[in-house]
Amino acid sequence: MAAVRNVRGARGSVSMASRVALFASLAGAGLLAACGGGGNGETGSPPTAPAGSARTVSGRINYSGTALGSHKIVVVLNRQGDAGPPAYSAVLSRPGEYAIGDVADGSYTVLAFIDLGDDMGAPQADEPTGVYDPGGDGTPDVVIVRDGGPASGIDVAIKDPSR
Ligand SMILES: [Ca+2]
Repeated sequence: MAAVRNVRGARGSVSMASRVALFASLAGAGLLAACGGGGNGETGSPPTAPAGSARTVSGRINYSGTALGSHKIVVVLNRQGDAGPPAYSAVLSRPGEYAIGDVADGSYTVLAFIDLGDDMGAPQADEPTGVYDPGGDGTPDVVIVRDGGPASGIDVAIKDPSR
């Protein structure tokens, strides 16, 4: 189960509500698929898909530092070679699983950061960041969505800036 670990005080109520809404929509999509007789139906793909579904990039955001507080974690998919704004993004209140659905075919790098400025802008130097880099060589690895295939296990470890 995707346990909701922390419910501390009213400050988190708005974000919890949006999380609950997201989970509800995900559950609803799964329920519809189950009721439809199962299988990989070629029709009626939902706009938001559970992890592992077609056109979904998913994984886990890890962060063990202390900077999060009531700030948000922003996960962005940047289309490779595209200097424009992120192609897709998701916002989390806590480290944990994420899933970004309805992703167009393409090659992406994945960045996650803690939005200390609460401005949803590009990450600043003082904001803890991380990229999808399973090899750990410091260069973001490319995530490819092709023929609508899912990309799962796209985990990102957010680290505090080195001092
Ligand atoms: Ca790398």
